Amino acid sequence: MSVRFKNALVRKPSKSISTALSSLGAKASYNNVCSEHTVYINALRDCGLDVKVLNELENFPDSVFLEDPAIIYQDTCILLKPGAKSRFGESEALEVDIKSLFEKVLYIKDGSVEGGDVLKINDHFIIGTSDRTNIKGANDLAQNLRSLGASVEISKTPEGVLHFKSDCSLLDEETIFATKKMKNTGFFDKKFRIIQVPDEEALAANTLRINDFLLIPEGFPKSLNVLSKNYRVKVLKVDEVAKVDAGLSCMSLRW
Ligand code: CIR
Repeated sequence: MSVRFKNALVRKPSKSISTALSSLGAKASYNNVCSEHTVYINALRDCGLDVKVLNELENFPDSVFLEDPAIIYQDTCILLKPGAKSRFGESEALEVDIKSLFEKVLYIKDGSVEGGDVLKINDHFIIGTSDRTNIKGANDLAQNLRSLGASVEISKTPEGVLHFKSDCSLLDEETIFATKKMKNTGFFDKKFRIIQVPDEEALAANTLRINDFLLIPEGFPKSLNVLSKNYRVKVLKVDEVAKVDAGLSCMSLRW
């Protein structure tokens, strides 16, 4: 079940968040990120999750975005290989905590792959190659997932988009919320019901479905209007993390 979770793992923001990667050349304020992060943790708890909070890592400005160095499938955690230089080493830094939570841990040996490029739908995974996820990394992850019994497709994250899930998210097991750019790739045609992210609200694409709730970013009235018709929506402010290209799914691992 892709939308049912019991647990989440998050990492506290580090003061070095002010030097996090940003395609906008923007700086995030540590205090504002902390406020958004606290509200986010409370929202995950309100959705019924048991949330474990890891300590901050000052050496890794982007390490609060815990979705990228690992993915979880069934009882296994796969430690990934971030593709951005300043994020090399984040998986290794996570290993001890992951080993205390999961008996089965697998590793990517070849290429680079970030969790933001991996969309999970039940036992099926879509991996988008991007500037962060290369074909070697995607193939290595696909092989690991297939060895666990999952099916995998390798797709392409649209040009100019950081991660596959920056431009789409799973609303329920049949429905994807996708930007026009993502929809136009034709990738989801015939396989899923697609709700298109309203024009001028592309940043609303990264929603997070958890149990009976759908977390959506604040500031996107048309998306709120569309989504609240069918989902129990919780609106969260993520303006500060958006300055460094992040959103709701990026800040946790869920299982
Ligand atoms: C980065 O560029 O790696 C971070 N500033 C943002 C990561 C966002 N993660 C995600 O979409 N999964």
